[in-house]
Amino acid sequence: MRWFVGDIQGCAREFERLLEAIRFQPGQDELWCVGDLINRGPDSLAVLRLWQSVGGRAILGNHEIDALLSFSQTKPKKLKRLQDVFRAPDAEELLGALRNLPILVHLSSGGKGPDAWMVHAGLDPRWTNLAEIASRINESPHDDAWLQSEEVDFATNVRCCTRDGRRSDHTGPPEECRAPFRPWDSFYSGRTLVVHGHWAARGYYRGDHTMGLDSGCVYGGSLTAWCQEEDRIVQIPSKEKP
Ligand SMILES: [Mn+2]
Repeated sequence: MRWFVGDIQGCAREFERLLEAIRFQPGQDELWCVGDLINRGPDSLAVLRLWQSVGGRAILGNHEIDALLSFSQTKPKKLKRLQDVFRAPDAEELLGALRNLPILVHLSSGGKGPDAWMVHAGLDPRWTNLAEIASRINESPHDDAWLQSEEVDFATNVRCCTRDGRRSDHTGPPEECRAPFRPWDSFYSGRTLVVHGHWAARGYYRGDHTMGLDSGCVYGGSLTAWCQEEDRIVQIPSKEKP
């Protein structure tokens, strides 16, 4: 089975319970995190260790990018919750693994369940040929300039935008997004399902051709996973008080 997991944000206990609940078999099943595995929550290092131990894969989220730019001193930020990651004996290796992650990935279901694109926050309405965009972005050198590039920034941060790719800084629910901005997915006209995270105030939702998996575990919500073959959702309530 292939499982997509929403924003974990350092919620190691919920991540562990989720893997138990779906009876995840490393080597047999495939795990794809939708980005933001780390920061904000109680134990980012444990999340990374568990993710690596089960052979997890992922795409980049804005919190991984913050961590990478802070660690490289390009944009030094305190990031109190990430100090144990930065001080780990294998910090270079752990952060190197995050730096190598792609931004936009297509995962074919092989006829069982829907095919899917995966991106942390969303797609620029001007991106019509996703395969071309994905290979160009993913195959560029993943240096600090790339991490701060417009396309990477868009894919890992957008919630509401205009058709010509202007973004608002709205973080609340989609219905409160103000004109001329609209939720990015309202511009998406592709037929392939796009699975994303990043929008905790929106929570888990299933649209016609998009699906959001960030159900705000770190804010006292839940951790959500989607099984592609069975087109099935599993949720683990948060143990953290909001
Ligand atoms: Mn995010």
